[in-house]
Amino acid sequence: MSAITSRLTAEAREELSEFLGKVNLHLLYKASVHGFSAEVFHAKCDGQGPTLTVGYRDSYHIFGGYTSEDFGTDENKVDDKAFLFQLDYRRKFAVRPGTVAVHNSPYHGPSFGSSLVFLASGRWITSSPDQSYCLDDHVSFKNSVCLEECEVYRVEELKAPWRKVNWKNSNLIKSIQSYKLYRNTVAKGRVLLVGPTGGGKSSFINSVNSVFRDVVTNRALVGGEAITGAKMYSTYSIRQRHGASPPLILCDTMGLAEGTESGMHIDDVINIVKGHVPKKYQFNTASPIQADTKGYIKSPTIAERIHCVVFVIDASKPTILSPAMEQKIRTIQSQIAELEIPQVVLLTKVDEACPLVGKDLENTYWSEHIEQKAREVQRKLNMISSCVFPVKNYWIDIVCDHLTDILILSALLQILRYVDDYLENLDD
Ligand SMILES: Nc1nc2c(ncn2[C@@H]2O[C@H](COP(=O)(O)OP(=O)(O)OP(=O)(O)O)[C@@H](O)[C@H]2O)c(=O)[nH]1
Ligand SMILES: [Mg+2]
Repeated sequence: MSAITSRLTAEAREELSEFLGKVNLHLLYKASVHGFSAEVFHAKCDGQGPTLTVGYRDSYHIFGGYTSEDFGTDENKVDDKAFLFQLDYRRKFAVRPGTVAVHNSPYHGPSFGSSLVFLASGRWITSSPDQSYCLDDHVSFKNSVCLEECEVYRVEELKAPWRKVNWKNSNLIKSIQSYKLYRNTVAKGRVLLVGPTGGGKSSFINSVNSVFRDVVTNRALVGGEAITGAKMYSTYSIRQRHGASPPLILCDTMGLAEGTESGMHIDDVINIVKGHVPKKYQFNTASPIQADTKGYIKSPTIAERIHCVVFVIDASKPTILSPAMEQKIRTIQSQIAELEIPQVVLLTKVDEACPLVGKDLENTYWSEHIEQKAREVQRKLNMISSCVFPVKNYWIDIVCDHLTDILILSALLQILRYVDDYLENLDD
C-alpha cells in the first residue's frame, strides 16, 4: 500500500508547533482511508502514547485535541497536559487539572471528556459543555459537526539531533579559503555535480558562490532543460572578491533523466570524470563525446580530471529516487568507484521537504523526515552516512543568511577533505 499522505499543510504544522513545541507527527490513522469507524481507530491508535487528533470540517475549520496518555477501550484518563485546539484564530483550550481528559470507550473514537468526541457516529463529532476543558462561547466545534476528515498522529519528541553542527561557527569559511590541497598536487580541487534534472545542481553552485561573495549571485543558469545553458558543460572557479579564494572548481552538468531519450548520457559523466570533456561542450543526449570530437582532451592532466563526484538529490520528492534513476546512478557509481574517486550526496531543498526545517534551518538535523530521506538515499546508493549532506540553496533569497551558509560550508569543507584524500591516494 502506498504511503498515506497527511492533510496537514505546512502552515497548519507551523501553527501546531506553537502548541506542541519541536515534535515529529507520525500519521497513525486517517478516516478517509481507513474508515470513519471507532473500531478501526482503536485498532490503529490504542496504546501509542501521546497523540494529536485533528478534525477537518473543511479546509479552514480545523480543530482537535492532544493527550499525553494512551488511547484504549476502557479506563478514563486524567491528563494535565491534554488540551483542545482550534487552528482558526490559533486557540488552545487547557484541560482543567484533575478532571477526566480522555474518556476511553470502544463505541467512539478519540473523546476529550464530552467536550469533543470524534467518530461519535461515523463522520459526526459531538461536543457538549462539560467540566473537563476551559472552552468559551466562540469554539467552532459546538454541538454536532460533520467532518470531511479525521486524522490521528503519534506525537514524537525530538530526542537529539542526528548530526551535531556548530551553527555559530564563524571559522568555516576561513578553513575553506585557507585549505591547502595535498602537496599542491593541483591548485584547485575539481568537483563534479551530477544528478536528476531539477535537483538543484546549478543552484548549489550559485549558493557556494554567494557564500563567498556575501551577496546572492546567479552565475550558473537555474531552471532546467528549457534553458540552453543546462545542456552545456560549465565549470566555475569559486572566487572571493576580497581575500583568498577557495581551492575549488565546481563543474555543472546537464540533468540525468530516467530514459535514454533525454538527459545526460551516462558515458559523458565518466568522460568528464576522466577529464576528456572540454569546457562549454554541448551535451548530446543520444551519443557521448568521441575521441575525434572537437575539443576532446586526449591526455588529461590530474588537474583536468575530477577529484570528487557529488550526487545532487532533491529531498522534497515523495520518492527520493525512482528505480530507473537509482539504477542509472548506481551504474555511474560503480564506474567512478573503479577510478577510486570519492562520492558525496547533497540532499537539496530541505526547506521544502520538511516544514519544520523550512521554518528554521536549525531544525535540519532534528528533523526525522530529513533523517529518513538521508537514510533512504544512503541505502539506495550504498553510501556511508558521513557522505550525505542536507543543504538548502539560495533560490528565493536575495540576501545571504548565516544558517544557510553553515550547511553549505559544512558540506563544502567535507568535499575538500575528500578531494584531499583522493590526491593523497594518488601518491601511494
Ligand atoms: N525550495 C528549494 N528550491 C530549490 C533549492 N535548490 C534549487 N531549488 C529550485 O529547484 C529548481 C531547479 O534548480 P536547478 O538548480 O536549476 O536544478 P538543476 O539540478 O541544475 O537542474 P538541471 O540543470 O535541469 O538538471 C529551481 O527552480 C530552483 O529555484 C532549494 O534548496 N530549496
Ligand atoms: Mg542546472
